[in-house]
Amino acid sequence: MSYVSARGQVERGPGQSDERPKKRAKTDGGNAQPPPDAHAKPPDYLKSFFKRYQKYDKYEVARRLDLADCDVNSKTFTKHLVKPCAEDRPGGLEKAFSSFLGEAAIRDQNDGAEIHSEKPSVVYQLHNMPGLFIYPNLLPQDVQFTLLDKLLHRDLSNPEHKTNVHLHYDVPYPTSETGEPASFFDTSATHLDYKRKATHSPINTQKLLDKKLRWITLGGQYDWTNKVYPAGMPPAFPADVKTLVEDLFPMKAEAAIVNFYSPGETLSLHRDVSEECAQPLVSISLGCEAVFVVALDDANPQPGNQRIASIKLRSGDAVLMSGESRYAWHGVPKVIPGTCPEWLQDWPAVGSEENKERFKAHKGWMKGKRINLNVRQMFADADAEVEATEEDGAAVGGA
Ligand SMILES: O=C(O)CCC(=O)C(=O)O
Repeated sequence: MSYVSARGQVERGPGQSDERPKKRAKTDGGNAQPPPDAHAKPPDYLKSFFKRYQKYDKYEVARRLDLADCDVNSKTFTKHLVKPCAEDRPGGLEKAFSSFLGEAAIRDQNDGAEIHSEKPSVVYQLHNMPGLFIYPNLLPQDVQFTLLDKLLHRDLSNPEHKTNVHLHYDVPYPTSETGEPASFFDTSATHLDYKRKATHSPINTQKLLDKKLRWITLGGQYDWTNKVYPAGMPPAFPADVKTLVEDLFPMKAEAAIVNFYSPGETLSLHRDVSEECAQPLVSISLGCEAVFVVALDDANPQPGNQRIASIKLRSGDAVLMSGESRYAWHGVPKVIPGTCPEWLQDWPAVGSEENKERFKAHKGWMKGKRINLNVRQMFADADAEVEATEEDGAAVGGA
């Protein structure tokens, strides 16, 4: 997997631990073909499709895309081939969300009124992509706020969770007046001294948050150079985020990448095949809208037979990749500027008066960002493999 920054640099991350994990995941129960090569390059037809969405003159196309466009040859970009597939599971979502929110304030940035959870209207499946499920508007606003708080105030401030910035800088960590860990969005982080390695330009916290930060790894610390997870016990996956993901989806949250995008930044086509297992992968989007391209098939398929789609992802949407689609090529060619929902734009200076004051220097930071929480299961289940079936995809949903 590679990240291409706005400047065209490919940035990769380090491995961390040195103890052996307890067990590796099963790949396929021993019956099917070996897992795809993590170093393989995407086919040309797919690269061209990806580029269509990258190009500025096609930007209007990305804006018009509603949910999914599955026709590689289409000049008209019609929305088609998506079908609702979920069964309702009453109470399941509300319970998962309230347990995640716990004591966290349910807030409205304007008047402090309670923000109610909205049920997702439907779960979609693309007809020719078995195992790929799209959950538009899955996370309610209060869950999105709280998830951002946890990932960016707490988890970014945990030195065990490495970032792309660690590759080129010694990253200092902010503390409060009492010596407790603080947030990188706190004023105590303003004057941190980032010692750079080799020829990299100097940075400060503002530059880190606005431009440099492209990913954080949670739990299993993926080694981007060798495309493997290090053979050691990884840091614990944040428990509350793990519970939320596992309450909603049929998988175990063991490793995650938190991706940061500004409009203009992309994630090149790749397959997430280093987990060595057939467990689902979950991707949750926050902030600006993006176009997500996904495709099955390695070789050049016959015209009309391509299994390829571009999907518009908005704040609060989730995608589950399971079964055959777990090994799909995918990437993000376009983050659409000006599309962060209004209610989210002022994060982190939202919610209580205390929060607004504390984070006022970064008010509006989210307006120009898209954040993607990409969660994987690294190891096979002890008792039984989680089957990636159509029913699993419908583990959450609304009628
Ligand atoms: O940002 C996204 O929607 C996708 C991220 C992704 O594909 C990855 O982290 O492997």
